[in-house]
Amino acid sequence: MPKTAFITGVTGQDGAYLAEFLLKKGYIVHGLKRRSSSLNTDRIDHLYLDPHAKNPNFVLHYGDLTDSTNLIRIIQEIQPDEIYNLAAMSHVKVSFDTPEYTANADGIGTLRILEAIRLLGLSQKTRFYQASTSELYGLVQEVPQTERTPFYPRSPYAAAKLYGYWITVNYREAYNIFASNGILFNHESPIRGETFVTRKITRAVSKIALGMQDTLFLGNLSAKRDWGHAKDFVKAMYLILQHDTPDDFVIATGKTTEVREFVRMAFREAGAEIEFKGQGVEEIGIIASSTGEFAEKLRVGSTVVRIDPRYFRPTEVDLLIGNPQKAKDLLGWEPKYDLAMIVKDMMESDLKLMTKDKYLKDGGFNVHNYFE
Ligand code: NAP
Ligand code: F7E
Repeated sequence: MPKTAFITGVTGQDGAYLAEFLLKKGYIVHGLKRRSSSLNTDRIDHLYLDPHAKNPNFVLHYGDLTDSTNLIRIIQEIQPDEIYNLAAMSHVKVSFDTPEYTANADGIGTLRILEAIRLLGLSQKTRFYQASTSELYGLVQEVPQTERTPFYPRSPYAAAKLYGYWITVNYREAYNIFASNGILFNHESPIRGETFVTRKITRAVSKIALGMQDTLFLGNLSAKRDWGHAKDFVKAMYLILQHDTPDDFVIATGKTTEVREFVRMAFREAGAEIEFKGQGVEEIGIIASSTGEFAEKLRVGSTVVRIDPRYFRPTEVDLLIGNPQKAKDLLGWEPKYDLAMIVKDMMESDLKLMTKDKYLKDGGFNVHNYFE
């Protein structure tokens, strides 16, 4: 019998990669999708089958993490072997604007699923994965961060995820549910949401290289993140649920890089070297040299990066770097992508995306197989 998985957040970056990964392993995959006024299934369109097809292996259900009745009904219907709770209001800056909703979806939403497992008598059948986050470490108490590092959340998002983390541990201890946390550090890809800093940078640099935009406005360039590739990270989610015992794991690359350096790396992919000058909100990024295909648009001396304080956060997380040793030892997990490969992957994809004709000729995301 094939295993059945239920993925919340299936239309998001990780949901799309995980769905494809599990389908390739022979799973029947059910995904939770929010109703929206326009189509938002770009990332999973290549997996979707006509609902009239016989025995489809990929099925979407309308639903929302804020609606327990709907979660209970879907879980009862599917009787999943594994649930991956990836749905969340996942933008740290936006969580300061929508704190109550963030707590409801990211915090209580986790509880709703765990309660559904318990109430439906699935405690011994269904394994549960919670998308926990390096944001829990916030104002870091130790460098690098491990599973034992104390948490210090610095945003409504992180505070909501803190509840999600602990309620997962509690249901494991109280009801013997196979419930595990993956404490994932930042992970990126060509299908990363457009307002997270890496994708914002690769999209803007592509547009600047093609003469479609002049300036990239950013917030705190000095923040440091441990960036991995989403493809590597969804494999870790799967391995966490295949382990003999439920447990909590840090998933990270063990390297950290400044936002400023990510900008340099992205421009380098387009053939330009960037020099940063000035301090604080006056800091600017100037093209110091350029060669190759885009040199004409990437004019030496032009200012292509500026600071806009609107992107600063009321409380910032300055530095994150994880130690993934436990995942390596117990799960045999190691990332294949380093940051240079990630930047290359994202820049290639965004340059293609911005030259729409070529992109559409290649079929857009619809023919994309992430794991080929
Ligand atoms: P993402 O691209 O923002 O995707 C979030 C998904 O959650 C989308 O499918 C979204 O639906 C859905 N969603 C949001 N609110 C919902 C609600 N109330 N009910 C049902 N679905 C809802 O996020 P991601 O980068 O794939 O991250 C996946 C998970 O890992 C999230 O929980 C995130 O907080 C966590 N995480 C991410 C990272 C990272 O670096 N990517 C690191 C650690 C943890 P729509 O498509 O309709 O918006
Ligand atoms: O910011 C700085 C910003 O929004 C990274 C989510 O997936 O990872 C993500 O959260 C850094 C921050 O990701 C801009 O201040 C500078 O220091 O890409 P981000 P995040 O906040 O780290 C964690 C692990 C999650 O769990 C979350 O769900 O970059 N930064 N200038 C900027 N950030 C953005 N978004 N935009 C800027 O213009």
